[in-house]
Amino acid sequence: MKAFITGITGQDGYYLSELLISKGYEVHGAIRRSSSINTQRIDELISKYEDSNKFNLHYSDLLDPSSLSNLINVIEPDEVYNLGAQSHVAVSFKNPLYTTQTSALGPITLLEAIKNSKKNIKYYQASSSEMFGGVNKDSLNEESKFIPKSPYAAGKVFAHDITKIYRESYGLFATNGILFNHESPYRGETFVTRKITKAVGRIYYKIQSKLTLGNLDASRDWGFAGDYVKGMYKMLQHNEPDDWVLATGETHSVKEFAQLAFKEVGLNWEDYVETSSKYERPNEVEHLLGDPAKANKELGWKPETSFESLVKMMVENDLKSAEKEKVLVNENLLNPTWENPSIN
Ligand code: NAP
Ligand code: G4F
Repeated sequence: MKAFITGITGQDGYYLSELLISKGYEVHGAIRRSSSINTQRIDELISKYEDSNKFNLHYSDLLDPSSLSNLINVIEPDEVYNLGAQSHVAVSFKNPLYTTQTSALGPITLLEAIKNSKKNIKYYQASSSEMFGGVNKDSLNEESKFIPKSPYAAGKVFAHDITKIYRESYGLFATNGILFNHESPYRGETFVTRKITKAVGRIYYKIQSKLTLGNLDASRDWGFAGDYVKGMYKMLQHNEPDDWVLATGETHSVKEFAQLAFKEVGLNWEDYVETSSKYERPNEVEHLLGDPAKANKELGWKPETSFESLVKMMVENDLKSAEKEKVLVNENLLNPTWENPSIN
């Protein structure tokens, strides 16, 4: 089996590649050229499989449709996972055109290439719980209404709809995974969970003295990325294409996350956390809670990692990184006054 993954350098790209390789797949991924190296998460896979055909990378960009179509023709994959996106909601307000274009152009190009190939290529679209808008405390499922509140969410609604349209119009095996927030030690450092756990590690080792956040009352249904990529894979093995929600069915506030993360190292979060409107959004998604019953019933999928284990896993990872950073600071190889390493 051959899989083609866009967004392979991201958090989910890493976990999905690892899963598919363990199942005997030949994995192909699209990476884009950047001025600084963007393969940190997958470097381990690159070196491990350097002498085999299990893990292969190709230059492409979601804004370069011909490169994507060419790759579908050359690779001839059995499965395509479209994970690539400008995935930061706050940044989507600053770069609305770029964000919506990357979200929308990728699916249309990939679905067109799949349709034209006349082969039975299965397609997974990375849809998002952000599309629901989080306007009340209801538990959200596949039937819930989309009320997008950001350019990011609007782009994802388009991608979701076009995936469904190609499924219904041309009979393609095209699925949408509506995933609620999922995190890990490989989570980007400007998303709130990782921003918190990274700060906990650095504060513990006295490299950083405070953590500045935005809306502490927002709540999210946070799961572990390693569990969620198993759900993506299961969707493409189902007998019929469809849309499925993946979530834990539990929601926690940003405040609760911070409280628990600081507690992991014996610190009181209130001594270190401050807030700034700089990290607030023009239109906030206040509350997200998902209902994964359909995925549980039809795919046999359920989350395996609790909220507490997730926080612990992320804090432990960032404590190790901060310990290494501290060595560099002590040797004057790094500036210790670098307080809040995030611009988002
Ligand atoms: P991520 O860590 O931010 O990774 C995004 C990936 O997209 C990276 O590989 C990035 O490449 C790539 N990308 C960005 N712009 C691109 C472009 N113009 N052309 C080609 N590739 C581009 O995101 P993630 O957390 O793994 O999420 C994977 C997907 O699921 C995304 O589509 C996201 O919107 C969606 N999603 C995520 C969650 C979640 O909680 N994590 C929940 C629901 C849906 P670089 O490394 O070069 O930047
Ligand atoms: O961690 P976040 O930036 O994730 P958000 O906006 O929920 O989006 C993530 O999950 C979506 C699934 O629902 C994905 F589709 C999307 O690609 C991404 O992976 O923010 C979570 C909450 C927000 O309410 C935000 O306002 O945390 C709040 N927050 C409070 N202080 C902060 C901060 N968010 C960030 N990034 N940084 C802060 O300092």
